[in-house]
Amino acid sequence: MKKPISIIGVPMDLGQGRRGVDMGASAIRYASLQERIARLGYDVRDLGNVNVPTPESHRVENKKLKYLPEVADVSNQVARLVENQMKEDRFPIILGGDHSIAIGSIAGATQAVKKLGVIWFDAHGDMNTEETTPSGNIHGMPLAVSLGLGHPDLTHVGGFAPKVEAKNVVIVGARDLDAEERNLIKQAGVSVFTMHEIDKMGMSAVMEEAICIASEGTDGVHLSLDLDAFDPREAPGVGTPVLGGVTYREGHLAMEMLAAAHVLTSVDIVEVNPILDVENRTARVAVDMICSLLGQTVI
Ligand code: B3U
Ligand code: MN
Ligand code: MN
Repeated sequence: MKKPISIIGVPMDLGQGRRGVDMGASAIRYASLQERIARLGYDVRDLGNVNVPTPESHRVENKKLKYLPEVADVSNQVARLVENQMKEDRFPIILGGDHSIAIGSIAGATQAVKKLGVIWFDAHGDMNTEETTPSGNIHGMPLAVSLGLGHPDLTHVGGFAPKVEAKNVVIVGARDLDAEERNLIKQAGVSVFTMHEIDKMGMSAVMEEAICIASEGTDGVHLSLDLDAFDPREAPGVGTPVLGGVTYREGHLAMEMLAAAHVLTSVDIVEVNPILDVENRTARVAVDMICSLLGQTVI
């Protein structure tokens, strides 16, 4: 049975320094997300956008946690929405915005699914804290936050921490980790498949293991899809592109394997920045990946 789908937009750019990523949700909608999903035979509803303040109307109070109160407030809103949709047995697709929105999506998802695993598709680890961050940008912290590491206003979104256990968390596509972030990943015990492992083992073997890690002993899996996991030649519209990324073909295979595993219960799509993009290519990649994830096949 195909679960009905709810699209939720979070036009957030407070978690990083480049304007334009707040328009990511619009760019993905412009790339016909809803129509493409409907064509696959799903009941799909777009709930519109969560209210997100603009950076120009707020001041940075803490340089190590930029826009902390605003990000925490939006995260609580996102968490409530996601939890409600999932409790109505709907599958939420949350459109960013920068990756800080995953704090709210994961908080909401864990309230609906007792024990959640996470697959973090990203060039980065997003495992920084106030102590380790080189930038003060909260989009470099959401995975740490979900594991209970970081400022309590972020770790306790939804009223409890941690949201997930490291043994059910896996990063895929990493190739740009900060030195201290690397230590934190190792200490926490999060599994990582870097581009090295993808090249060496192949995406198929990597995803087989990643799916096992995220689904073993859990009741659902959240996929957090950062478009900078892809190679910038194929997905140029991201704020922090890193060469040597996942190809379009590898991405499709990964999504198809996730579809076949029937483990996903929620997904977010983040870091699409149409201002930095070429003819909305990155949003179109995002929509193609979502369709594969939802079971679109060639024949
Ligand atoms: N690790 C760096 C850079 C970064 C993280 N996520 C993105 N960029 N997209 C940081 O600022 O935490
Ligand atoms: Mn990220
Ligand atoms: Mn990233």
